[in-house]
Amino acid sequence: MLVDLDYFYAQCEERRNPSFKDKPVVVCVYSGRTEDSGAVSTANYVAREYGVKSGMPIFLAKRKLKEVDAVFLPMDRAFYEEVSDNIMGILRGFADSFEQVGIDEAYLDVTQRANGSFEAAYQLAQQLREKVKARESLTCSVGVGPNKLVAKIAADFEKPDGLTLVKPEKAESFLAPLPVKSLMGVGTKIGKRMESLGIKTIGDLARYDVQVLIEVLGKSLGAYLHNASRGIDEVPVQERGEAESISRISTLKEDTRDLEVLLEKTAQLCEEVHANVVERNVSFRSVGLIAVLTDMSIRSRSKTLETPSRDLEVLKNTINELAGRLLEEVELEVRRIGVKVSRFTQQEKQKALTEFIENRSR
Ligand code: DCP
Ligand code: CA
Ligand code: CA
Repeated sequence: MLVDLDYFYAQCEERRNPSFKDKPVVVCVYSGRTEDSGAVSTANYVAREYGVKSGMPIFLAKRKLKEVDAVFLPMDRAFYEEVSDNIMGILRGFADSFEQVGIDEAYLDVTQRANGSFEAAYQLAQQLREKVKARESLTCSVGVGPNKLVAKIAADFEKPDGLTLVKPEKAESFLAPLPVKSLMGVGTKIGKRMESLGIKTIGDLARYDVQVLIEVLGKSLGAYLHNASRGIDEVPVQERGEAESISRISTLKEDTRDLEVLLEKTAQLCEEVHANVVERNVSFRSVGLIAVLTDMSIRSRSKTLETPSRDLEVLKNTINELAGRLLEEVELEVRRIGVKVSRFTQQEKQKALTEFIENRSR
């Protein structure tokens, strides 16, 4: 199944301030240039009725909501991440394997615990929705299907607060009437190209000659879309973010064994690594110190934290400890020094807004 939280940032704001509930709520990314410059991040469904959408300029949203008592708020990403982390924790408990995608979305493979039964999976989805509602007072939309592709489209089918089950034998007929743009990988450009071939719906695509499709779109995309249009998708639900690291290394002004000099450098490197950790929204369980000595040999020391962290102080303290140990254990001077964090326990979440808008396939 695919679980997607409804009008996520705006719903977080409604939860924090229940008096917003019946008003249009617009969450904005202010660029700071002029008072209203910037873009709409998202809006609740009341605001959407007035035509307000993600990515729209703020001044345009204000114009559309001129006559009503609407709420415009700046984005508070840290708060939404906290809510997201709590909810993802709940969702994880419902899955055999779990894959978070973005801040408000996750795939859950429930094949085993549902014993392969779509009815049982549907019941699980219902329980999951109730639990998220009871614990975190938020609604979500869930799609249950034979694979990720179908589950994702099913989740979008009835929004907000929806639950849609598409059994394998119904996948193709479920997809057929939907616009090709509902498929991942079909953006404006490819959408236009398909339209020129007379392909408007997924059903049109399914009927289209696969050889011609491959000629026009290339082998991999053509074949992928041909399969997708028939609801075929074999990509497994997979945890992400493990087996990765973030590191910074730097050459010292001169070779040294002076702990204070080393720590001054590592403090700076820690800050850079930490900024990257925050940006990528991961927590690390392992902290490493790397030193290149005067003879160009490389030494490293690492430590596993008891609990995952994303805290700058924890990072600095651990590095200080490792640096002290390293100096005791080697005799040569240090030429280059580096800081590394790894064993991430959270997924890479949504990218920065701008990047997100550009890459958004839907
Ligand atoms: N987001 C953003 N800019 C965009 C699109 C989305 O900042 N152009 C942010 C705000 C959203 C969150 O990402 O709350 C999740 O995006 P969704 O596409 O899932 O949209 P919503 O959750 O807001 O609405 P929906 O109810 O349609 O899922
Ligand atoms: Ca959402
Ligand atoms: Ca989403």
